[in-house]
Amino acid sequence: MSRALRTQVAIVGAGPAGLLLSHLLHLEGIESVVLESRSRSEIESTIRAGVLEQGTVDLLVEAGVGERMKREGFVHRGIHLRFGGRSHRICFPELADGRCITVYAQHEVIKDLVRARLDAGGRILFGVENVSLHDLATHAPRVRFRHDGAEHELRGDFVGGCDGFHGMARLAMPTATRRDFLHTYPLGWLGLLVEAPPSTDELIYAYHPRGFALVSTRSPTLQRFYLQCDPGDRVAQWSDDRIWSELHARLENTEGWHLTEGRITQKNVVAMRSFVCEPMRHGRLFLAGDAAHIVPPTGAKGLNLAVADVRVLSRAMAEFFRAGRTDPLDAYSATALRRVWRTEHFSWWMTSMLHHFADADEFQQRLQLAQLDQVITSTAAAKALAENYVGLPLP
Ligand code: FAS
Ligand code: PHB
Repeated sequence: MSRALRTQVAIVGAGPAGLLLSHLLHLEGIESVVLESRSRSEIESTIRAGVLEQGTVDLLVEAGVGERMKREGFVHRGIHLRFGGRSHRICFPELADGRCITVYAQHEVIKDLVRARLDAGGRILFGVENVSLHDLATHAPRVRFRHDGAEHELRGDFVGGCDGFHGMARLAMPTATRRDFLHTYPLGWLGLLVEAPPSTDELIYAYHPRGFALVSTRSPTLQRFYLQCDPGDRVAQWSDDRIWSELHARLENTEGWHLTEGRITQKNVVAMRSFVCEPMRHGRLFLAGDAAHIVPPTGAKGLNLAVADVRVLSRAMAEFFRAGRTDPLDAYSATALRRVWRTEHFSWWMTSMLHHFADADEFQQRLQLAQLDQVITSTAAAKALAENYVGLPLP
């Protein structure tokens, strides 16, 4: 016999989307329960994004979960584009009205949100299994799941589908009611964690005929590097020696800059794809974050787009519970998708400009260099990159 639970918003997934949605709803006096299939230590130690847009930073501070980020995060006022052995700085405050980015790891954001939810008496059930959604087209949707060896049923007014790209929420939407847009790149990224001091005070995005490279950071002692690789590559194919020789080659420069090596503590290969599901709603189910859209990480947008979604969704749900209004909820999908497609475009553009495509002929490679040249010589082009990179103001 399943145990019945009741709440206002049932949220599936304790990633940035699910946890921030639960927290923002709490600030509006709205109850929620978060169901997460993994354990707390797993979600708090998964290495993913690292760049927070200005709007994400402001929202986390406004929501009272930004204190540690302010203390331990790094404000970056620009990035470097490197190609042809030269670096070119894109200065954010100048080009994007004083707005900047903050480098603060996604799993640290997760820790802060879990702490805030639990301190406020919020309910997060870790280790749930067999989650399924029911009656989404009624005013009383139900979520069935298994937890601690027992079957449970959670009833709510709404369901937040925040379970990521590989989750089940999107698949609960009848295929006839949704359209999936998928673009797969013939590229992969080898993500690296390295115990070393920083080699740069701002991120370096390098275009090189041998492939893309990115120099990012996590702390004064831990650095994050990425190398373009084949999407099918296995970590075993990337020895430390091969990694260092590729990094030095692709980051070659005539400016006397040198990448400091260290102990590589983690390697992982991620595929590159762009994906959008339209609409982001089915009845009382609302999708947010990677459950509805994926961007290639070149624009550093994944986490930030999830934050933008739940900002709109939490406000729309608050209008429903406070004033019985349904129009903000009815507008959620269109509002979120407008920003999603803008961000898909920016992430596709950065990916197309900065990676080496095996099937690109010399004409196409020249076009990439011309695009890079335009960005470093045209204020308008540099401004477009800077504005998108620091993030479009949150709706
Ligand atoms: P998430 O995937 O973060 O969270 C979904 C949660 O739902 C997970 O905790 C999962 O365990 C849970 N879940 C799944 N199925 C469930 C079920 N059936 N029941 C209950 N819970 C379930 N972005 C960058 O900008 N830079 C990067 O370097 C970067 N690296 C990435 C590396 C990887 C491998 C991936 C997958 C993404 C990366 N991203 C990166 C993008 C990333 O930041 C995402 O955009 C961000 O995590 C999206 O957050 P959520 O939508 O909350 O989804
Ligand atoms: C990261 O620090 O993990 C990072 C930074 C910039 C990107 C992607 C990832 O574009």
